[in-house]
Amino acid sequence: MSDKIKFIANKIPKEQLLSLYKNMLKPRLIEEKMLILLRQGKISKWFSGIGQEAISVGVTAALQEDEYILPMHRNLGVFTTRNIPLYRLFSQWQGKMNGFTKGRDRSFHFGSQAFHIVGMISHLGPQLGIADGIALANKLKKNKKVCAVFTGEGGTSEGDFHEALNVASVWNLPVLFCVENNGYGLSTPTSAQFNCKNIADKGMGYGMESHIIDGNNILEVYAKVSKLAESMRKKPRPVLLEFKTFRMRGHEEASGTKYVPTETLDLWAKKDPLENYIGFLKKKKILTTVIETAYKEEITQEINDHLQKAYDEEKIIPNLASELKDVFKATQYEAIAPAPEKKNIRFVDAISEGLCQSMEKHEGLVIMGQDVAEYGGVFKITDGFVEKFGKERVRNTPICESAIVAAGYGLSVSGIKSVVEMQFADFASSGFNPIVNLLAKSHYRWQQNADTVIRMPCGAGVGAGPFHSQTNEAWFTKTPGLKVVYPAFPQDAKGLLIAAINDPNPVLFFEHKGLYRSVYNDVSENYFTTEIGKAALIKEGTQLTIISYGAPIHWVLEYLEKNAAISADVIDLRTLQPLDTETIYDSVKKTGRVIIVQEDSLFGGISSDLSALINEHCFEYLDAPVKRVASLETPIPFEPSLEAQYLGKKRLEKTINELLKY
Ligand SMILES: Cc1ncc(C[n+]2csc(CCOP(=O)(O)OP(=O)(O)O)c2C)c(N)n1
Repeated sequence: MSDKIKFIANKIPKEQLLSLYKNMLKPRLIEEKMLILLRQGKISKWFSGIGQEAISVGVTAALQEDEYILPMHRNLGVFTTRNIPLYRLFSQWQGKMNGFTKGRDRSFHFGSQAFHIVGMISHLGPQLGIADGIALANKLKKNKKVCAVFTGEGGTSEGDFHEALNVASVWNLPVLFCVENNGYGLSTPTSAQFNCKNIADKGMGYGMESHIIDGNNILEVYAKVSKLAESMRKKPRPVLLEFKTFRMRGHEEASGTKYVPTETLDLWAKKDPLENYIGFLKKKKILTTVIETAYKEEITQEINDHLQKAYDEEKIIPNLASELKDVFKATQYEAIAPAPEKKNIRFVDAISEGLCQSMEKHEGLVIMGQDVAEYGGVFKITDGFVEKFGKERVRNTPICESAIVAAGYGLSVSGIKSVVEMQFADFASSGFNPIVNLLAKSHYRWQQNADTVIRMPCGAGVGAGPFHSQTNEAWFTKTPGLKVVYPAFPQDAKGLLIAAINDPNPVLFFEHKGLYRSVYNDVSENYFTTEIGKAALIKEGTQLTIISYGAPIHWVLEYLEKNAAISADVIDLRTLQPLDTETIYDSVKKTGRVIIVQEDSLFGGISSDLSALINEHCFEYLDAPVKRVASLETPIPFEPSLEAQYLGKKRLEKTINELLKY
């Protein structure tokens, strides 16, 4: 490797050459200050981007101000080149209110709509799929904008990298995938991270244009990215960029660089992007000592003033109400009454109708899922939608659950609602990370809502075995920030789906596929809503309360029909998060006996929490212990007699009798 950087200014005007210098100087001076504060114990953690500034600055300078950038932990230069007031950054790092996360998340884990920046989550990879969503929004809006997303070479080993590039390529999305290959991912050298010469070589595998850029050469970064961005605005397409650079300091300051050979560090020190550029500008007589000194003084003054402002800001005073409130975006529920005109239709038709009417209502709403377009989805719920709404809005996806969920989030960053269909709820495990870490935590972290509904065809009783029959709502009900809806009847399914799509927060919408074609009822033909978070008392009695949701509601009704002597309140929860505890407690206080029936296996299911809540809130009213009916602690077998043994249905009668006799 040569230690020389060849700067070619071409037609870049002098002012721009100086501005690039100033933009690189600023993060360098901030970092030098941060390192002092770190030694003084005034900040806790710092990821250094020293030696990599040319990439952040060059890319940001090449993009238009309203084009989204999705930076990582070493991209301070993105934030400073977008001219975020420094005190806000300092307050962010000190966990103060003037920061971007109200003290809730650290370092660079934040975004800002005002500055068109979407920050990372710790898991690195999901960032790449968000860029797909933003680029898709740009394409749908035909606004001729590109977006740029960063990752380190370590992050390229994550499945998210593969998924995001694949989706961007198949959909031809205008994303600049910027890989900063800085030699190490924590202590892991590139040779142990991937086994090909260049990361750019991977572009070919995705059918994607790719380039290698000297990441320490600000003019090469700026000129190449400017040219590419210009061309991508005219002809939307993804481009993979590999920036060769080096991480000059430890992974984070405390961890050091012992494992990096000294010669390598020495060699790269000679390639310092700022020092070399200063040399070039001075040789060209563009940068004089007077200008250099003036810039340094100006930035140093700015840093000191803004640091003072951040120090002067009072510490956060915990406010319980706002902590709880900010988990979700506040929303005014719009009640639209179901019309008396009704049709007797199946569960599956009600969902299809709710989805179709929502597509008509929300012009921008996008549906994404495997085989949802011409094929109509494996359950035919979106049959005919492509003809009605077009392929832009009804999108077949590659088998990339993680990238698609993240893309849904990217769409909501750009103000577009989406419905993501999991082909089977079981496969949500392949998109689990963005659901529970990205969508769920976003509003609490930086007040960005995730306006996505994830449809979850779930459930057993169909002889489909361990990977097509799970009812995995408990994976999500315990994650703050997600709403979880689980209807049992067609009318509810339609009204709740419409309400879920109207809700600006992430909603997991469980549809029991055993009910799809077996359960009918009269469903209002109009576009109407059913409120999320409200249970339904569907049968009234005196001896006991039976609480359930989804398919087991029908087991319970069937049982009570055959055993007319039993007088029970039956509560269909309909929504599992937030829970309607009022309806539950009112009934339990009346009957004094309660059974909770769930399809999921027993341990850690929602029935356990319900049981605890009832014990805590209704203890004095109980005449018997709270009982739970659930599935065995095994995966779900496919063979019908084994499946029947697995499900709690057979144990319902025995448990009811035990409870009534108690
Ligand atoms: C999913 C996940 N695994 C592991 C980590 C721990 N971790 C944080 S950063 C990092 C190294 C990242 O390397 P790279 O992507 O090359 O970026 P760099 O730090 O070199 O800029 C690791 C292993 C993490 N944050 N997320």
